[in-house]
Amino acid sequence: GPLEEVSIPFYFGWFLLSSVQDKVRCTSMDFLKTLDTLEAFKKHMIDFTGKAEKEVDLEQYFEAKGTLHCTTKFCDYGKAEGAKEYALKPTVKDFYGSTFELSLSALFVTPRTVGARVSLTEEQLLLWPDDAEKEAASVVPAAASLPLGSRAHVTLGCAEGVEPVQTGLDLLEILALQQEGQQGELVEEMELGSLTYYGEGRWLLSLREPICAPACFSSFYT
Ligand code: ACK
Repeated sequence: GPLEEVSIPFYFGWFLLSSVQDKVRCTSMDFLKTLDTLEAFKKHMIDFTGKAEKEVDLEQYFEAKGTLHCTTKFCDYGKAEGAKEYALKPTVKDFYGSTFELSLSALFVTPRTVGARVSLTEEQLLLWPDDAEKEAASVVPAAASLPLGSRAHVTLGCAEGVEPVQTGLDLLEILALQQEGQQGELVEEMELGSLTYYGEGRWLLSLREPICAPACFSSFYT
């Protein structure tokens, strides 16, 4: 009967504890502020504005999207493929409500999104769906051959009209370029780490010191 049915959430993921949410938001804002002032960024500003000469204020350009988290499985209340199987996995049940330490290893910016790359541990990968990268292959073909967990990220902001699902796709695109051997253009050593440009408005800052973010594995409804 209906009472025995599992209620499947909108998505499962790691939710950053509130103390670290502020830290991550501040780091991201600092990065955007600095990026905005770099000559190298100004040279490629057209990627963001579509017009030469026009200025962009990156801090205003992106809108924050709710509480900071790293999605493991997007379930859409059971409508997404594999949602029910994921919700019923023993590891998912066992770890539900546990706190983990996520390692945020890079920040990235594109004309669509700003996000943090999450480098998952072996244990964290137990909660990662086998098909998360393959599912993105219709949009980012090379994604299917990237290692498990490549898509793991925290969305920090989206440009107007852009949905947060885009953040993981933008990250996969950058990682696919790296895998193809495109090293990008090392732009500068910043205090936070080294900044690389991958063309078409794609910027990656590899953090000198990854941010350790305590996060609770849980789910989100509505
Ligand atoms: O920033 P995100 O990881 O991207 O967190 C949100 C969350 O689920 C609620 O919208 C992510 N999301 C949305 N649609 C999908 C999808 N089709 N595949 C994977 N993640 C998704 C979104």
